Amino acid sequence: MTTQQQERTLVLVKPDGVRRSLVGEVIARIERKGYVVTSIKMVQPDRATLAKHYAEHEGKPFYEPLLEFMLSGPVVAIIAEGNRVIEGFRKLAGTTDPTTAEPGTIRGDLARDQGTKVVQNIVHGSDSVESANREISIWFGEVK
Ligand code: IDP
Ligand code: MG
Repeated sequence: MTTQQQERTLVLVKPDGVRRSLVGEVIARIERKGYVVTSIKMVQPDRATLAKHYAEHEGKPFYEPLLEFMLSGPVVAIIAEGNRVIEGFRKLAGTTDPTTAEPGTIRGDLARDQGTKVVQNIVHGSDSVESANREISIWFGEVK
């Protein structure tokens, strides 16, 4: 019998989530869904780390506000594991715009657009296996 390699995703509780003491709420939703938290740490990210993490958005109008926001306080970096966890966590998070994110999701239940240049929406979740591997190595310094 072969053992299935579990999929992994990188979740960040963004500075708004940490400031609002929603770290436990995010972890609880990940765990209640049945995923396993295998690594977790609180970090004050530097600009270079964030530039790598958000490289795909460089040049977009919200890029600078996004980096400023992400620099505004500590974030909690989490590796969550489980079959189809990348897709599953994105569903738990809800759509990017928290105003219209479905109720029942993290963003839909806990956030709203406050009219700032970047939307503050509590969490980040990797969007593909390639992104997850890249982002896990950025935040946890490991390649898998
Ligand atoms: P995602 O976090 O849902 O994957 P991305 O498109 O990867 O969304 O964008 C990264 C982050 O940049 C979002 O979570 C949000 O905080 C911010 N953002 C994305 N698009 C916009 C926008 O059109 N206006 C303001 N902020 C945005
Ligand atoms: Mg994204």
